[in-house]
Amino acid sequence: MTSTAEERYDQQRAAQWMDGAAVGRGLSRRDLLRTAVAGSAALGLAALPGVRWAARADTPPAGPIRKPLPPDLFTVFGTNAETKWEALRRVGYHVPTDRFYVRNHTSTPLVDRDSWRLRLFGTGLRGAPTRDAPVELNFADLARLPAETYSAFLECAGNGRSFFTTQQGGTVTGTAWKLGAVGVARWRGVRLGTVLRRAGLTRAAVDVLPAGLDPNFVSGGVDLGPVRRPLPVAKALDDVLLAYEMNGAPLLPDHGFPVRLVVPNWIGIASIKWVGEIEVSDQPLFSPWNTQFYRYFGPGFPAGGSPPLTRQVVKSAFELPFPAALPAGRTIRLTGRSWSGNGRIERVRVSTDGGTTWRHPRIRVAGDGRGWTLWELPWRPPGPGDYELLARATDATGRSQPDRTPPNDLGYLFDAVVRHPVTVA
Ligand SMILES: Nc1nc2c(c(=O)[nH]1)N[C@H]1C(S)=C(S)[C@@H](COP(=O)(O)O)O[C@H]1N2
Ligand SMILES: [Mo]
Repeated sequence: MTSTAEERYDQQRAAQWMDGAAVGRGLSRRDLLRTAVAGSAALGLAALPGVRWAARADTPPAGPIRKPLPPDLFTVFGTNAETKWEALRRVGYHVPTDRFYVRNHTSTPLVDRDSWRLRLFGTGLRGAPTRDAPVELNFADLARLPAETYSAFLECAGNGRSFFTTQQGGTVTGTAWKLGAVGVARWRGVRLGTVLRRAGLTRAAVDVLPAGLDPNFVSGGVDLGPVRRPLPVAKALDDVLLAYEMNGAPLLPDHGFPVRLVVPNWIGIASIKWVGEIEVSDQPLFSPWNTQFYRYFGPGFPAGGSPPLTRQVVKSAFELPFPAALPAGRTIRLTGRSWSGNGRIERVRVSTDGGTTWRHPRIRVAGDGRGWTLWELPWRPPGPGDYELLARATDATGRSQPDRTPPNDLGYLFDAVVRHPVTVA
């Protein structure tokens, strides 16, 4: 594992951030953000081949997400769609693609696989190729490289955000997800490390910056450019995939067709969809997605925010509607799942009386460190009335779910035990 390397990276980045050091040494955070904005305009993404905008005037408006979003499977929030947990009750370990959550900053582009190219460039590659003369790879090149398959969860950093408000009485901004911005899929692709080494990765490389081919993200009237987020080389070389299959089929457009990153255990934004280019740099890289977003901001955090968020936290969810209505006078099989960005789940405890007593659920499937653990517990409600179901998991590093998550302004990484309301009638 690379946790030590990651910690060193975080500390180093934190120090650089605090000194205002970055690509051009001595830049302030404000300068950096300006640079990022100007840089993105210069990218001229519309000129890249292989991209057709989902929302061009000559195509019928299709909405930001292309796949069907039936209300029994999804709750839709603008450009995003959350999986309903009750839709996972009768499915196995993997979340079928038809019900896998979608998180789009803008809208799903339709990318043509045959003209798609992955462009690699930057000072961290031999000969320092530039964006204008990059190392290029097409889909057939990628498909010829050794493939690897594994199951891993993807989860949005904002998953569970609404509970900062409804359970803790706070106010946060962003999509009001319940717990459905997560899913485990089986991913097949080529290790990012394989592609980076073939492109001429040097020992001086420190960061890679994959960018998506979706339309630029505009926030508060400012064009922030394509969705892109730096990844330290240590993680890039560890277990990251350039994935082209999800659950045994080519990626759907909504999930990044033809190729996306899968960055196991890290917050979802690391897993850039529709990846079109990757800058490899011998200097630390920054984008709005590791400066303005995806850090902790607010009281108790440094003025420029915490270091960039990386790993996910520990969570648990019941495969029930929220809130749920259950019949009285019967034994109910409660089912649920727990997962963590730190490794496998070691322990799950479930309470059906609001947290007074805790029971041991039966483990249906013990997941590995990239997946989740499925559990079940029979419960005979003592009578009609209102109940709260709680599940608390502990992972292999000993981290457990607290009663309360310290708030942060953007509502990231909610890990507290969720009080799941149930009415028995
Ligand atoms: N290019 C691009 N990649 C992206 C995003 C995006 O909007 N554009 N969203 C990110 C976020 S915030 C998450 S949580 C995951 C969601 O992946 P999914 O839609 O396949 O579930 O994709 C990430 N990759
Ligand atoms: Mo996300």
